[in-house]
Amino acid sequence: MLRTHYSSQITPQYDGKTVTVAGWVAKIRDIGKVKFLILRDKEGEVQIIAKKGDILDSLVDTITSLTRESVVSVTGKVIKNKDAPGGFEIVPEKINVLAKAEAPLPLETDPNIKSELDTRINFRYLDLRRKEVSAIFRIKDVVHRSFIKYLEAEGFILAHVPCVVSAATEGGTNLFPISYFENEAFLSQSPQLYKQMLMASGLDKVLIVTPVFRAEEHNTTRHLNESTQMDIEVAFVEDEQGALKYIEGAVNFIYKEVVKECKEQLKILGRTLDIPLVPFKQLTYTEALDVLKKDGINIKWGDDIPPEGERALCKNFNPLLVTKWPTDVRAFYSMPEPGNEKICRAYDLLIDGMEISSGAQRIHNYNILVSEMKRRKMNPKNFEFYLNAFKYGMPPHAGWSIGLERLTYIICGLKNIREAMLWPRDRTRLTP
Ligand code: AMO
Repeated sequence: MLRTHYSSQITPQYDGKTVTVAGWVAKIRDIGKVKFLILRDKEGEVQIIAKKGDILDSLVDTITSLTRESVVSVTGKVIKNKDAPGGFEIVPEKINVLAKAEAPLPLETDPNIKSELDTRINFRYLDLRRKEVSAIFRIKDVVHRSFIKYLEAEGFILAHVPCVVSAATEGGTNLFPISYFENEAFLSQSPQLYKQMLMASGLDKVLIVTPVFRAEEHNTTRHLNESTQMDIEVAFVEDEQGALKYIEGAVNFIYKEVVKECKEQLKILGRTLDIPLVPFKQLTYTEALDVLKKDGINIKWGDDIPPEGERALCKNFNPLLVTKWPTDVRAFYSMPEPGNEKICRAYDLLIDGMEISSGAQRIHNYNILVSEMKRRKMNPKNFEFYLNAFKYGMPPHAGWSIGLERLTYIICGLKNIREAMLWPRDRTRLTP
């Protein structure tokens, strides 16, 4: 057997027992007659002690010949030692070198040595051997799982929809075209049209987690060209509040789960999380502009709120839901406010100065939807498959989407969203 125990499963009470641990050579310390091999596995580190004379010379030689980050499996006896990390060490009886690592390493795995993000991504598998990096992806995993867990408990069904599509949803300029047999197709920017069509199916509440692709040219610390969206759509809502209650619940639950499940990872990242309490503060777009004005940030009514505005708003209220946006800055499917069509029932969720999610109640009337598309110079013919769903019984509905990497970036307190993606895609990066 290559492994009987992970490092975290062994305690000083194992004194005298034989175990087999396996992992990477994190460090070799040589102090004359004694050699220490620090072995790292998924759970932490364990110290192997090799004293000349106490163990076979061949084992000492094997340890001496090991390069850092080589993969080994070590069988030996656990010895209680209060001076060793974890209160024990292992005296080896057998060392199996499973894969020798080349030296020098292209990326330092020592946590005290900082490397450029670009080099880190080039050698992500080495980068992930550092606990402050793997902590991010363990937290991301809990964010993703708890999103699903919360919504499933609320009666949502997990749905899967295509990523190869024929039409734009969030505006036509940032689509990646692909060749699809004899036709042109695109990589999906959002599962929007499909989740809306599902509202005409009787499923009522769906959730989707999917990669999305946006050919945005700007190179920022908050945008990726491929990211993961966590979406919901819910039918039979009276207004946008029918979907907002789920965003409050989901975000509150995700934070609670991360605090509960990722204590160690949060500690490694030096993060203390404040769990956002329900209900979240809501301001209309117009009220938000007034708050910003008092802070000396003037935004013309009808313009989008820039990142500096989002940061300033969160200094006043965190988290914050900004509702009732000007119709013209939101997507075509957003429901205009009856009687005041300059405003629509769209919203954004801001946390720690960043847009985490956006959504809206949707137009569910076929004729209004077609005329809204025409007003925006969109060709309804390109959306026939979608529009048809509004002809045969489409209930009122609303939904939203949380950017998984955005939320991970905020929860982990990262400097760049690329750190929340294993292999990010940006303007200049297509490999690895
Ligand atoms: P929107 O375009 O606002 O809305 O996207 C929803 C959320 O996805 C995240 N996000 C991104 N994350 C990283 N890089 C990007 N380039 C990027 N673009 C978006 C953000 C954002 O809040 N169909 C609508 C949602 C809906 O109405 O249900 C949509 O896609 O966190």
